[in-house]
Amino acid sequence: MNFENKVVYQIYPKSFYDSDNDGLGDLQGIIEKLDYLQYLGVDYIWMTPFFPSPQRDNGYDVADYRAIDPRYGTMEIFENLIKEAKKRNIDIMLDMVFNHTSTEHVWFQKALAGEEKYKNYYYFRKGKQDGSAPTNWISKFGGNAWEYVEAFDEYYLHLFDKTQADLNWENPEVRDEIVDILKFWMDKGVYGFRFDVVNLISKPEYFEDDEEGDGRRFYTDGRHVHEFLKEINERTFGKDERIITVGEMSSTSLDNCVKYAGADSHELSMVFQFHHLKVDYKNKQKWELQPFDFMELKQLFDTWQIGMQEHHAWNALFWCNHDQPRVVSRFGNDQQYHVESAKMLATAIHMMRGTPYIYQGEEIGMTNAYFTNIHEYRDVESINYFNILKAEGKEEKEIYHILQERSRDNSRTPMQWNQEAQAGFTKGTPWLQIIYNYKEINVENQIHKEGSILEYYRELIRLRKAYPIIAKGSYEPLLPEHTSVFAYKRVYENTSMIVLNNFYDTETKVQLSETGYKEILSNYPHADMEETIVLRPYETRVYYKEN
Ligand code: TEU
Repeated sequence: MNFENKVVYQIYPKSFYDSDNDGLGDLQGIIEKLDYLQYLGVDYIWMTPFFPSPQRDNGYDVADYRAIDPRYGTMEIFENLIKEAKKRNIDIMLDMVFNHTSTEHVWFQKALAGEEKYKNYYYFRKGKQDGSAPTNWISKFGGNAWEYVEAFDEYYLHLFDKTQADLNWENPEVRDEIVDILKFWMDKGVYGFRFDVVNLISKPEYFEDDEEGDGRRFYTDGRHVHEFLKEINERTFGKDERIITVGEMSSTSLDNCVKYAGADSHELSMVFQFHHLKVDYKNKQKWELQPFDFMELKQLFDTWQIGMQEHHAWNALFWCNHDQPRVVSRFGNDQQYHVESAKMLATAIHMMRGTPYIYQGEEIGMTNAYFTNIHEYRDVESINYFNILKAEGKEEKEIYHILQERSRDNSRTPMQWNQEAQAGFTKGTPWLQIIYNYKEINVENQIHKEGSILEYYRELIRLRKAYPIIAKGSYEPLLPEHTSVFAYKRVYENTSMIVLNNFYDTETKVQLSETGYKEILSNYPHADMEETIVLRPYETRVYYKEN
């Protein structure tokens, strides 16, 4: 594996930097910020989709896989972005949405026109005898997962929005189209691919009601998913070891992820799984809140780290992305211990075994948006669930509290570059409101500033390159019973590392029977390793020794 010590920076182009002041971030804006990303020290830039799209799901509804949406720029600008990034030793990772297309894609339009070839690119099925949908499956964005087409007296499947029709991967012509699309971008010098909800691409042969749930058990990690991934690996990116791939796995299992990202699986380089980001879901329901379950969080980290390492499989390590609330607000303390908790959370992830992903703004401790009015929201899922929760009779005050905690718009507010109007993101009107705290939390306030969150992230990246143990070391849990500290040990050849993370705003003690370590990183003034260590609120410490 040639990617163990690499770090990926995720950009949501719509919110990163607006070079032409139309209120939307764009590709030229990313070019203009490449020096910043080089300073940070990242190796890859993952950009969420910027292909032509009606933007119903902010680009995850793709209408043309081989072009650039004019909102974001041109193919010439994209090719320049690749070239300029390469000059800075940064490679580009594209986000490929192959579970579904936009219903405005020409394939779906031809299907609607009755062309059988293209109807077979999707899942069109007759309804039940009573005329209702083929199954009771529920879309991830609420409502039934089937949409009726009167002209055919049939329904088509959409696991997400009704404008996102699921592709039929059982059809070899669909797989051929996907192979061609991947080759098109590989030929342009793209050296990374993120595959959106790729563990949903294999559907059952027969569609039936789910009497126990929302239908996901029928299509998640489906019967042919590994076969399909092996096929596209072998026909495209598997031919070039410089290309890294990551699969977004929705509601998956460790057994499957060991296969998806096994060193010898010839499927993907690594996986995103989300179990650690559901420990604050009451009854495992995203839109029901509960305080996060710290012991479950630790247990999940330990299980996945050990499980994947035992099978030489590779994790993507992350807290944040464009679908998740900001981690410093979610699991940290964005008020009294904003800096300390942001640094602690970063350390907890970056010192583990896997490839860390930094989501834009995470490196400066950007917080949730705390919007107070539904008109401030833009995300289709958030707006749908505002209406669903209202229909369920919830008070608006409670609904706004839930949205403030859960909405995907929390992570989609524009990047906060400086204290100027609109945080330096645009000179126009931003598509989504800038967060109120941008004058305090922005790049300019932190870059080159000792002790800032930004400089701390730079140090985490530097350590990953300087200490092979971080990329190559084994992982073993420490203090599994401790109720406020997440600790683990790394070992590699004659070196070892101990990482301690106090997840709470109270001081706590830990006993370690280890000696001879020196502290190489902390979010508090340095302290030696004594037998009894007192960790201050949200204190993190990284100890290292060469035996
Ligand atoms: O996300 C799929 C996914 O599992 C999460 O989006 C989650 O289900 C959703 O946020 C509801 O909680 C991927 C993309 O990351 C997301 O932005 C897209 O909306 C989705 O797929 C459909 O393409």
